[in-house]
Amino acid sequence: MSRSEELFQRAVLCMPGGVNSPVRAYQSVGSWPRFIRRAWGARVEDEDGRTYIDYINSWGPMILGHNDPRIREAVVKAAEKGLSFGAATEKEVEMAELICRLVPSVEMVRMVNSGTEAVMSAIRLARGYTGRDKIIKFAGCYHGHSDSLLVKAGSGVMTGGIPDSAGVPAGCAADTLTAVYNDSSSVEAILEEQGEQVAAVIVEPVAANMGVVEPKRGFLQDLRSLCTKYGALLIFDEVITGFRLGLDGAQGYYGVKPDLTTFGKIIGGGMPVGAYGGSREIMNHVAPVGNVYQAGTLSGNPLAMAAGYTELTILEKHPEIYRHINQMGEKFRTGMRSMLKKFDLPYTITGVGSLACLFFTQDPVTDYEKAKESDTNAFASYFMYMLNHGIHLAPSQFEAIFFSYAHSDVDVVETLRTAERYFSQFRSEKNGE
Ligand code: HOZ
Repeated sequence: MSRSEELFQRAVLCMPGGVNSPVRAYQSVGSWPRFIRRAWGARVEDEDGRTYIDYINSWGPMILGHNDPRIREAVVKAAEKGLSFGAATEKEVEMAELICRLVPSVEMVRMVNSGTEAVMSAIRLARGYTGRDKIIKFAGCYHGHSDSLLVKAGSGVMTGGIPDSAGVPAGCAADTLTAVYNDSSSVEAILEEQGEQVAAVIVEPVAANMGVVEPKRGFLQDLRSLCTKYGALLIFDEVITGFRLGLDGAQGYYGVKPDLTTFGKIIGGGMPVGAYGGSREIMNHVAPVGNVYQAGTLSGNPLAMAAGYTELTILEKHPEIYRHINQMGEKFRTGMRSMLKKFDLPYTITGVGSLACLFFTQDPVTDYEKAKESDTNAFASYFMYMLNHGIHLAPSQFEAIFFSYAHSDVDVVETLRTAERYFSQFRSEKNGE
């Protein structure tokens, strides 16, 4: 028995599903988690000493590659001065100034500890600011695990086939209205009926928790106009796209200005961080200036600020990082697309910049219903082959592939070759050869 299997046997006895976050359990691919003991650059190594080219990248934040020495040194230096003060620090001011400078729609920002917390707080702020209770989200978009957002959510809930979590009070879910991603008329229909009660429309500008689904041309612009027309706030959840599609995230990439933006792990360089921000006018409703309460002992934690500030500063100083990760994404998508053609496979490759996804379905994937048409058994078979041949993908059809600055041309070629070996074998088996 492998060491990962042994650890998993122990883990299931003391942790639900043996994990601290559901997708990691490998349930949907019919296997057990590979326990990771270290990571560097584009590689992770499991407890059995097997190394993999990693495309999970801690679900986004390792944009420079794993264990970047500059970030590690910044954390060590900060740790030497103390791990947590529960008090104001210089670094959190520098961090806030940096985010406000890099993201034009953000004039003020509040640091929190995760994307879930950021979104939960932004929703409360939108409700407090507008005096309205309802929110609109899109089926298949995932905004963390707070009550009002676990309605038709993506990521682990989609992977596990539980679109509406137990434990969410009916009254809470009733204030969450769901629309169809990439269909602004579905939002308009809700707003026409209940516009005066809607505090916010929240969207992942590129949906990256139902696989990767790009916004159609004009979709985000339509949301902007509708929100302005009906007096609702537009919230961009940039937990995945922020500082990945560019320094100004998806809002810069698509040229749409939200009222509030949420960030997550990406601004922590590997430490637990989140943030929400927007105009001075809206953010001044947050306590202690305003009456929307939100607080946290570890918010602005000195280690997290040191890691995040170092990472964002490097990203700002080195535009070549974005060129490189986008090129890697493009190389992968192009290579995969021609492979699908070569083997005449009814699958679809999607993505933008350094995000990608191979959907095991033929039709263009534009929303939750289309994403759900994917053949998840076919994904599981592909996933296991890739894993057994040194490629560490997210263990779910409904997650993204993340490229980092540490991925090289050689890594992408090796990944494509591995996929090619799988697909040629798969085709031979299918043809009974
Ligand atoms: N919700 C994350 C993916 N979208 C998974 C988090 C994790 O397992 O680390």
